[in-house]
Amino acid sequence: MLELHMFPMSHFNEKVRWALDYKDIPHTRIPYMPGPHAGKNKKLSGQEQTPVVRFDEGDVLAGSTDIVLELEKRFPEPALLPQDEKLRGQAMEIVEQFDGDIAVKERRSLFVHLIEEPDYLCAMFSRGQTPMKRFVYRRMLPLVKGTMRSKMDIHADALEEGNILTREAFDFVAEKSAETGYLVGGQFTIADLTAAAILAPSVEVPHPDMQKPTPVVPRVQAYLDQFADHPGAAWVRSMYRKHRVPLKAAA
Ligand SMILES: N[C@@H](CCC(=O)N[C@@H](CS)C(=O)NCC(=O)O)C(=O)O
Repeated sequence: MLELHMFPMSHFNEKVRWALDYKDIPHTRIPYMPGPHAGKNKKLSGQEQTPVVRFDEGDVLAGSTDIVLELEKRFPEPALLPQDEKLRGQAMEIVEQFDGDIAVKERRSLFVHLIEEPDYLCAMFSRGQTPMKRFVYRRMLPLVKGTMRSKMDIHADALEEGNILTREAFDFVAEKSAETGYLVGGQFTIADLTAAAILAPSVEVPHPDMQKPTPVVPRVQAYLDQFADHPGAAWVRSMYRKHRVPLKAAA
């Protein structure tokens, strides 16, 4: 069976979970915790980042958009790419835009809060692990705080920079979807999937894969509250309600 090697609560990983569920592709999910994942993932795919998919016949592919496009080739229905070439180009432009600076800087803003809340960070990223692994992970977190800071380039202006860019991204989806409810061609495409998944960490969305552990700690709640009433956040929630089908994979 197709395997998804992934982090829980990660927007790049969420893109692939969403595509797999949307296309009703049977798969197994192998959850990793950020940090301890590196060795195993490198051995599997030659690089450290998740998501990684291993197809039934053994082919291994990393990179969320490459994976979604490969799924589209292998499982064309329901389609995520518009038929029309021009619309396809527009959709892929939006995908690139969200996969780039928006995804990276939004994540960094959230991590400015999360690295100060190791219990909460641990609850978020050790989902699906054994109690022993969760315990060890929690003990390890203070030791890797510096590494996380430098790996994600968390500097003095990171929070503000990420907040501004995330708000602009919410403005963009609200404006772009105002007429039809969708970003391109009046129908759900890879552009909507990508933008909604990438923005999901900043919204309380109605799907267990991206729901934050509760109770949400005050500083993360304050982070979420700043966008909660934005029409772009309402659009993300609507994409989840309309197009993010319930979990089927064995987690
Ligand atoms: N461009 C990649 C980015 C993937 C990415 O940033 N993955 C993060 C999780 S959201 C990761 O695995 N970080 C751990 C690491 O870099 O070792 C994609 O689209 O899949």
